[in-house]
Amino acid sequence: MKAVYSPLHARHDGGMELHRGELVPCFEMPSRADYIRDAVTAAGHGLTAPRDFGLAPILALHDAGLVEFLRSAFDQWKAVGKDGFMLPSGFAARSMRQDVIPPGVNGKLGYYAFDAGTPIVEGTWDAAYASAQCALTAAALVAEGERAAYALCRPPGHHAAKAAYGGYCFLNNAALAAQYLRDQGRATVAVLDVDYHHGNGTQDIFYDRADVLTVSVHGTPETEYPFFRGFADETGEGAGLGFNRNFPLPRGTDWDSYRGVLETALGVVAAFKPDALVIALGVDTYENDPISAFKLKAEHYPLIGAAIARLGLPTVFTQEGGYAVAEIGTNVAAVLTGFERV
Ligand code: SP5
Ligand code: ZN
Repeated sequence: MKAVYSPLHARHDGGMELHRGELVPCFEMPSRADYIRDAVTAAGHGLTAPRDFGLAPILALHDAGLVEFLRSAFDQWKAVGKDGFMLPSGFAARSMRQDVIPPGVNGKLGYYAFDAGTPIVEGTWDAAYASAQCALTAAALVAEGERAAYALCRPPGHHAAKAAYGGYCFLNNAALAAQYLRDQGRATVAVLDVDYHHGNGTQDIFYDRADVLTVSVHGTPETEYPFFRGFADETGEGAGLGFNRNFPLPRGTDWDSYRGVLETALGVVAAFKPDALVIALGVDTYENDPISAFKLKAEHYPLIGAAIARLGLPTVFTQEGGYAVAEIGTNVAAVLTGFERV
């Protein structure tokens, strides 16, 4: 399948994240996309450049204030004499007002971010915008008749909510792909998120809608990031009640435990009978991932791709997490190849 890739991802580089009480170089680094690009190319998935769909699809899903902040954040940072990378130092947590948007850049960081692990650097907007265009382009390829397409999105997107960013994510690429398919006449779309972390942003964006089913299989938020979303009792609200499903799994989950839950999640998707499917594809479920705790091995990624393919749906893959740098490329390519062999 075609792999949509933009070299602009590399502009998002040089940030540090707060990790166990220390600032460390961000695990979400440019080499990730290089490894994936090389592996998917070697596996025969041809690279294609993104088209430009502009800001309209982004503003259709994300809060205008968030988008404007992401666009202008680094300029505001420079205007107060700063350089390097931006992290928030205070959040609108319980007891704090939610209704006041701070006028200054440091306040806005805490207002729009939900963690201190998602640095903004000078090139972050360019990279995030290009990443979103990659997802939209992959969705367009599928809307135009391809069986499947892969968006090599970096930065990733599935943690980015309507009006908040975090988890290395700024714009929700998987949600943009799903909405694009809706806008092209697919009446119902399912998003299945197999990243190690709960897809809280995608859940948030579609939580009150019945036309887009969101399903996520992930490390339990009892111990795993993002900690405050991803529990099994989050099932949607209003018209969306019943159209979100979470499958939290304990640390240490191996393939024998994972495979049955994946089949259950795929069954939820199949029962919805969607017209198209978006896979939020994280490979941080890998046994050697540096920030995750599942035990999947390289041999299991083709099986995941094949299981997804057996749904028989037009499918867009968006790249999410995966941090064991050398292996993420081969694991991603293995999912795509496993899909195509069915
Ligand atoms: C897209 C994606 O995969 N985002 C993940 C963001 C995770 N950021 C915070 C990670 C905190 C991990 N804590 C490490 C515990 C190691 N046992
Ligand atoms: Zn992840």
